[in-house]
Amino acid sequence: MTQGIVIKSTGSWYTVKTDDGAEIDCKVKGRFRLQGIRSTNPVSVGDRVHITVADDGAAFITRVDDRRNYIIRRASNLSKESHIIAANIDAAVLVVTVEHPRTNLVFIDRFLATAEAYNIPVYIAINKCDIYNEDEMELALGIQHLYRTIGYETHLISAHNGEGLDNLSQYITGKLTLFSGNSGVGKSSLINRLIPGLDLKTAALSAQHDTGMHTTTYSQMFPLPQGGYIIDTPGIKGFGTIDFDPATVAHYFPEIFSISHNCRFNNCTHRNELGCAVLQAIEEHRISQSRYASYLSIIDDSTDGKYRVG
Ligand SMILES: Nc1nc2c(ncn2[C@@H]2O[C@H](COP(=O)(O)OP(=O)(O)OP(=O)(O)O)[C@@H](O)[C@H]2O)c(=O)[nH]1
Ligand SMILES: [Mg+2]
Ligand SMILES: [Zn+2]
Repeated sequence: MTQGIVIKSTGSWYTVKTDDGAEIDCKVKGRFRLQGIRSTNPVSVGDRVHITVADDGAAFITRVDDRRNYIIRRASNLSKESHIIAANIDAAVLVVTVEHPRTNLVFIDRFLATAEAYNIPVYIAINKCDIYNEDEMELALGIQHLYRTIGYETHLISAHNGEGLDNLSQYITGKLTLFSGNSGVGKSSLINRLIPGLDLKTAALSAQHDTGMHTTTYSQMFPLPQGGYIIDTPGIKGFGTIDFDPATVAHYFPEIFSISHNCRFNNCTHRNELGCAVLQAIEEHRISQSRYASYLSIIDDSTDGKYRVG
């Protein structure tokens, strides 16, 4: 029996880098459940696994070790199944764009809340700042201000002209970092800059819809020249949340959570209760409307089971 780490996932095949350095393409035997999670992909990049190789050379993943953490989202519309984006990571870079394509704030907040559930640090990279007009740049700076105020590392960057890449490169040194975001925001372009010679496939946006073309179709881990690893992933459209208990969603919005200690009732859901400190903070612009709307959208997801495009 051999052990290793999953470095590539196509959905049906997984490449495992074994502890002695070999790379073996494996399948998963049967359809097994892990830790009670119903998932469309029982194994994800970053997983530590056990494999067995049959006499005919066919290799199978037979066991997945407990995960230290993972980023998970709802697999699709109305689905009760989840999709694990990556496991056992040290950090995530959420690549967003103000325009071309436009990243939705609800999408950002749902990703952040999901990462908060495991205390995974998120670096928000606002990419393509080389092409923004004055209004778009103002919006980008507004988003940077909002998330910095909450405590997230947030930076304006450009995969094209290199702005901000030194800072990003330092941040990911020595870590296993997931790169995630909508299709077309420039994840693969960034990784190409951070790992010279890699030459991942990238593609222009759809001229008609100004959205990405889903160019990257599988998740893969790459070593960084200065130490550490990056995981490139396929762009995702919506981020349906899953497995949130409505009563604890506020725990994953740091600025809402810290103010909630002043609510009159300690089971306050911050929707319409008397003496709610969160609602008052929103009125006084100490908590942003957009963050609060995202908070509510996760509660709705958890209670009615619907998937939102956010
Ligand atoms: N102007 C500008 N264009 C960029 C920048 N980064 C990426 N692009 C362009 O945006 C398009 C999409 O880039 P990709 O790297 O393929 O995007 P992706 O996030 O990997 O997309 P998926 O693989 O579909 O998820 C390409 O035409 C890139 O050249 C940037 O900083 N500035
Ligand atoms: Mg890509
Ligand atoms: Zn409250």
